[in-house]
Amino acid sequence: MASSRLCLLLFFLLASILFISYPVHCVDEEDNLLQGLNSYRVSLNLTALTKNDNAACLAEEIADQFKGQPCTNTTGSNTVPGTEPQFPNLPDLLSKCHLNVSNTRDGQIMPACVPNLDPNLVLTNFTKTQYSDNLNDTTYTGVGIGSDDNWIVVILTTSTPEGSYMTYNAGSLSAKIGLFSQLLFFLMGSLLLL
Ligand SMILES: *[C@@H]1O[C@H](CO)[C@@H](O)[C@H](O)[C@H]1NC(C)=O
Ligand SMILES: *[C@@H]1O[C@H](CO)[C@@H](O)[C@H](O)[C@H]1NC(C)=O
Ligand SMILES: *[C@@H]1O[C@H](CO)[C@@H](O)[C@H](O)[C@H]1NC(C)=O
Ligand SMILES: *[C@@H]1O[C@H](CO)[C@@H](O)[C@H](O)[C@H]1NC(C)=O
Ligand SMILES: CC(=O)N[C@H]1CO[C@H](CO)[C@@H](O)[C@@H]1O
Repeated sequence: MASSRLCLLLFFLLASILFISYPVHCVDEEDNLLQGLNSYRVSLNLTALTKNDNAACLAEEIADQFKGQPCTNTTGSNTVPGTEPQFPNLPDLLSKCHLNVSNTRDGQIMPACVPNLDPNLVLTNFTKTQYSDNLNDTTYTGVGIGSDDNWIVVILTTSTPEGSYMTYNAGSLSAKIGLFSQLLFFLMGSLLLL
């Protein structure tokens, strides 16, 4: 009960931030994976990854691109560590999330396909593959997760500007006005729920 209310609240918060401009998922797979990844980090004596909503936006967009493709289609998912997988329409996806490649290039995009997103398989897909080298790297401090269908995408972000996933209109006047109206929307949404 409490958790479904929290989920609804979260939905309102997200919807108000994004004006429902891209699909919002309130899925447990993503939370499970975040916890699993952070347990893995702690087991390696590294700090837990903090959530990065802008990276999650891009992860969601990329997962949306993979949706419907069979797991055997490894286009883009056979990544070489340290290189960005090639997504033909990455510039479009970045702009949907108000991101500039100059603030994302040091991040790491890691897509994986797991039938029905089985939670245990999903975690091992990141901790027991070449991706684990990225997780065992102090360079990365943040994470955004998105999923669609059988695909789940993890994006690691850094604390440097080149990998911060900072949006380019952050701090502008219109962004501040936007934030204010989003806050109002969120408060109204919360009131309705109480
Ligand atoms: C983890 O960190 C603690 C405290 O900094 C240290 O005592 C311990 O040896 C570290 N363990 C590993 C595996 O690095
Ligand atoms: C595999 O992925 C590529 C690139 O996204 C796409 O063009 C192609 O149609 C996909 N193939 C199948 C069988 O889904
Ligand atoms: C992205 O950043 C580069 C360098 O800071 C800048 O020249 C370019 O105009 C930016 N693009 C967008 C869409 O903001
Ligand atoms: C993680 O990185 C450290 C330092 O590079 C290395 O000693 C350790 O073996 C790595 N652990 C795993 C599980 O990859
Ligand atoms: C990138 C990666 O490791 N993908 C694997 C995820 O798990 C499925 C099923 O266990 C494998 O088929 C993929 O190769």
